[in-house]
Amino acid sequence: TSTENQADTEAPVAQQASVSSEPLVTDMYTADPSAHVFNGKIYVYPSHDIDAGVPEKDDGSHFAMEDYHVLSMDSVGGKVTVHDVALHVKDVPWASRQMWAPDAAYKDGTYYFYFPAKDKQDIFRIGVATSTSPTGPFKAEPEPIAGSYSIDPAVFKDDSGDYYMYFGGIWGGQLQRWSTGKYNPNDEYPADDQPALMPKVAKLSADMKSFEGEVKDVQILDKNGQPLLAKDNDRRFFEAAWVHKYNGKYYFSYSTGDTHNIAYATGDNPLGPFTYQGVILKPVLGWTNHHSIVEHNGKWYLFYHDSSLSGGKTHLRSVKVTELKHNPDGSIETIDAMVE
Ligand code: FUB
Repeated sequence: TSTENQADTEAPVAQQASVSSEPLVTDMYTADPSAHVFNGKIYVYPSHDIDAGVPEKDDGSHFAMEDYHVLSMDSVGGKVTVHDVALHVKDVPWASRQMWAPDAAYKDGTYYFYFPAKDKQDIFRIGVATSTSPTGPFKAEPEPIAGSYSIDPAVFKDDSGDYYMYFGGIWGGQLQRWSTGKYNPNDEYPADDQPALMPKVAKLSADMKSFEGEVKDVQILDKNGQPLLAKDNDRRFFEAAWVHKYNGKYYFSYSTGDTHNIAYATGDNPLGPFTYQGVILKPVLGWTNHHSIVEHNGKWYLFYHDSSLSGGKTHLRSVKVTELKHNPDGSIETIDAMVE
């Protein structure tokens, strides 16, 4: 009957709206969610946003986070547990401030927590800390990962058992200071008609605490095989790298920063190159857009954040989740979280 048809078409929409509209946590601010499934449960590794009273600046100093808390849930839509402090900046010997977007990985009985922070010279580096529990507390290594720089580490485990770290972010994330491979205190961006700055990838060593081999550029190409250009603000990489694998293809997704999209590119190799495909998530409330993609119980989910709980304060964000759909041709359905 027509009523049944109506129920069939409306039910999934209603479900999606109720999942995506609510922050997962309302008694603290959380952002930059990196979601993983460990032992059948979902663990989310977010930033912990605070209002440190630092004025808003282009270099992102108002994102003055000091610690991390892990979130866990049995399934999407289930009860969310906020765990005790997983790692605090005061317990990281090399770090000074700004504990930005983290990630985590599991190998052989140990959970590895990866996080960017400014060192004592105010240079962003990436650190690693370990625990026997997915929720921490994590013990930080005394030094950042050798050869690491910039922000937003994302660790992907391939079916082969190899782990790769993707990282980098321009502007406040300082990637533009590393074009020679050495730190340059001045910002240097490519000219508009030159290839955009590329995110970085390094294979992790067996110990999960160092890079095996050199750090490489992640090439993001247009449909003609040409690198995206610096002036292509709608499509070029800014920050927030993430990789997932679907039907044998590697999906590299990221934020376009000043144009506020989560975009994606696909390829046949975890090291790239990746070909630009489109937008996964349109701009959300607040300047930043940052996400992760994970499969759980046969469904794919997009974890993301927005600033709705704080009434639009860009550095006070909340983690949310919604379902993500791959189309039969492998493309991803664009999500507009502002429309609920
Ligand atoms: O949370 C601080 C920074 O904002 C992250 O590292 C970026 O990806 C952006 O979300």
